Amino acid sequence: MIAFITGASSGIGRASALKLAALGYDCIVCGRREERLISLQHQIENLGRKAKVLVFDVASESQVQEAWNSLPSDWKNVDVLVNNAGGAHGLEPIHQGSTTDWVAMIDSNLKGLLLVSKPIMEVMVSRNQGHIINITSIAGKEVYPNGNVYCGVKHAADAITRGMRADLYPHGIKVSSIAPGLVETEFSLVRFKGDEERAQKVYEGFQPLTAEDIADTLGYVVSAPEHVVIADVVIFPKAQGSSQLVKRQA
Ligand code: 8X3
Repeated sequence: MIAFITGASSGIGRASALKLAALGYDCIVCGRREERLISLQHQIENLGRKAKVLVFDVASESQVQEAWNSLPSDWKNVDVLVNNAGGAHGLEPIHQGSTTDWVAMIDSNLKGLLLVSKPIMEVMVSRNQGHIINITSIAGKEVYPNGNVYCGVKHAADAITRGMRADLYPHGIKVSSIAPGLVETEFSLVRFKGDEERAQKVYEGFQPLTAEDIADTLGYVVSAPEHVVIADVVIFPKAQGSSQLVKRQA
C-alpha cells in the first residue's frame, strides 16, 4: 500500500505520514524542506516501511509534473493521497490584506491541491480504487473576522472535496475531508510571519489539538471498513465551541 502526503515536512503532514507508515503504508513524503523530509524518510524506514522524498512546490505545475514523472511506475499506484499542504498568511480586515498573501493562499491551498491530485486521480480511476483525504479546516465551514481569504480558499477546498466525491465515487474512490479547529503546529507562526509571541497567544489558556490528534483521526478514516466512507470530520479541542468560541483559563 502506498500513501502520498503533501506538506509532510512538519505538523499534520509529518504526523500523518508516520501514522500511515505505522499502519503499513510505504510513503511518498512531499514538501519544500528537503532536510526535514529526509529525516522523516529515516523515521519511516525505522518503522519498517519504504519512503520516497519529493521536493517540490505544490503550486508550480512544472514542478508537480517533474516530481510525478520522477517516480518509478510502481510508486505511482497511490492508494491514499493526503492533501495537506497549505496554510494561512496574515489575519487582517480584507481591505488591509496583502495581495501577496492572498496569492500565496490561493496557490498552496487550492492550486496545489488540484495540481497534485490530477495525476493521482487519473491513476486511481484507472485502478478503480483509492482514497483521497483533504485536510481542510473549520475555516472551510465558518467565516470569522479577518479570516476572509483563508476562509475563502478553505471553503473552496471543502467544495472541491465534495466535487471530487461526486465525480470519483462511481470509480470506487473514497474522498474524505478532515476539518480541524485549533491545532498547535507551525500554522500560526506562518500566519503571523514568524512572530512567535503572537503565534503562542493563539494556543494560550487551553489545550489545543496536536498534529498527532489529527493523524489519529486520519488513521481511523483510512482504516474504516471497505464499504464505509468517513466523508467529513470536524475536529475541535474540547475547549473550542466554534471558530470564534474558545474557553481559556485566565
Ligand atoms: C486552522 C484553524 O480556526 O485558524 O485552519 O482557521 S483556524
